[in-house]
Amino acid sequence: KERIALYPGTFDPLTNGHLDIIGRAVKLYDKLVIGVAINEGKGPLFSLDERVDMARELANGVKRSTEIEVRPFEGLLMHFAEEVGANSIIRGLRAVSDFEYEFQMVGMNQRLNAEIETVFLMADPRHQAVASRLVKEIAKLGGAIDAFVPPLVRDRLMEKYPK
Ligand code: COD
Repeated sequence: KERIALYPGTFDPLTNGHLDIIGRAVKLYDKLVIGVAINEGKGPLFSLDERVDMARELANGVKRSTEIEVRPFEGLLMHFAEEVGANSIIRGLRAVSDFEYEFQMVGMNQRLNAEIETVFLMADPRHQAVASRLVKEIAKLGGAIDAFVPPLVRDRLMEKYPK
């Protein structure tokens, strides 16, 4: 049976931390679906289309033998996971602060579909502290974000926050 993983997120925008996790996940599965959540509740800076476009372009640059598909989704994560035939959900863990939220999510999602496992991966220490929220804040305040996001995302962020 094909091993399919779903890596869901808001990806507003995609960072080097996300890319690190993607690079690890593709080694473990036959196919990786990157699910970009509409997540209006988080008040995203980039529209869903913009987030999907950036993710598609960056996914194309990932070295792999695995197929990667980028898809937007709305509604319940577990419904989308079933739709794409995922056996696993991939989540990245940064610090202890991520744990509480992730713990609750897994607990609830397991009750919704016990067949789909959540798998946690950790990024390289260099990328562990990177967070979309802080990257946006630094960009807005005119700081250099080159260390945290790929050049494509840096350029899109600079367009959002012109000097
Ligand atoms: N290092 C390692 N991992 C990282 C890093 C980093 N530097 N940065 C981010 N990550 C990980 C995050 O921990 C997360 O696992 C993933 O990458 C994506 O991160 P974000 O911030 O882009 O995405 P989130 O956490 O906002 O995504 C939340 C979802 C969209 C998955 C969630 O809200 C959801 O499932 N929504 C659908 C509605 C639903 O089903 N709700 C019920 C949930 S129980």
